[in-house]
Amino acid sequence: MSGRVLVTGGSGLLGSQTVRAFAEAGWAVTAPTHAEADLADPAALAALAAARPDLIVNCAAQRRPDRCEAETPALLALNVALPARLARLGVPLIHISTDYVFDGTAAPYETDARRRPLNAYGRQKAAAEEAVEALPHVLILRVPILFGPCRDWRDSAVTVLAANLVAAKGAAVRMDDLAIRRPTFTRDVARQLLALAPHAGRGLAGICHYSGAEPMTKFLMGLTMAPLIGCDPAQCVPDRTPPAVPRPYDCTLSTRRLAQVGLLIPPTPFAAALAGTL
Ligand code: STL
Repeated sequence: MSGRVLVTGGSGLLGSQTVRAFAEAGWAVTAPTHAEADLADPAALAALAAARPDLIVNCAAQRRPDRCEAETPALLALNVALPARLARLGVPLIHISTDYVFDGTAAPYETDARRRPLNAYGRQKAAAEEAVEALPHVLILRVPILFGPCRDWRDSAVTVLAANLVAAKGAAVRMDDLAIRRPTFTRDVARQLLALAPHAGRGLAGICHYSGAEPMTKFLMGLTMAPLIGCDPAQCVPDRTPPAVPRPYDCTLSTRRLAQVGLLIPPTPFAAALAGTL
C-alpha cells in the first residue's frame, strides 16, 4: 500500500526516519516544518487535512521529561491537545506514545496494562492516549527510549552518552546503572510504522507496543558505544544514585500484540544499530 501520509514532527529523531521510510516505499509524504504549519493552530491543521491524507503519523512531541515539568500552554498544546485534534480530522491516525505512561514496577507491560505515570511527561502522554484510544480510526504505538541518525548526538538520551564521552576527553563519565532500558532504533520504528500503515484505521486500533529486544542500563550502553567512537570503555563509571526526578525503573514493553497479528518487525541488534548511527 502507498498513498498520501502526513507526518507531524517530521524533522525530529523519529519523524525524520519515518519520512524517509515512507518516501522510499513510494508514499507521497507531507512533513511541514514549524514555520510551514503551526500545529497548535486549528486552522493550520484544517489546511493540512484539506490535502486529504490517507494516514497521519503523529511524531510531534516534547519528549524530554525534564522539559515537560513546566506545563506551559504551548507544551500542553503539543503533548496533549494535538493528538486529540489530529484524531478529530477523521483520517486514520497512528499516534506515537511512550513507555513512560507506566511506573516501571511491573515489567513487562502488555498493551492493556494500567497506566500509572510517575512524572509530568508520562501524565501528558497518558492524557493524550485517553483522549484518542477508543476511536476506531486511531492506533497508538508506544515506544521506549529511542536513538538513531540525528544532527546532534544530544538529540537522543542514548547517543548523548557518546557526546559526553567525547566531550570528557578521556576523563570519567558517570552513567546510570540502575534503570533498565531497551534502547530502540528509530529506523526499526519507522519500518514498523510502514508495516502498520495499511492496517491503521482499517481493522487495527487501540494500543500496540514496539521495542528493542536488549535490556541494559545507560552504563552498559556506554560500554558498548565507547569503542565505536574511539573512547576508552574505562571512562564509563557506573552511577547507582537514585534520580532526583522520579523515573520508572523498568518499563519493558511486551511486543506480544504485534507478534500475534503477524506484523512485528524484528529489531536490529543494539550494537549493529549503533554502528549505523555513530
Ligand atoms: C521516552 C521514553 C523513554 C525515554 C525518553 C522518552 C527520554 C527522552 C530524552 C531525550 C533526550 C534527552 C533526554 C531524554 O536529552 O524511555 O518517551
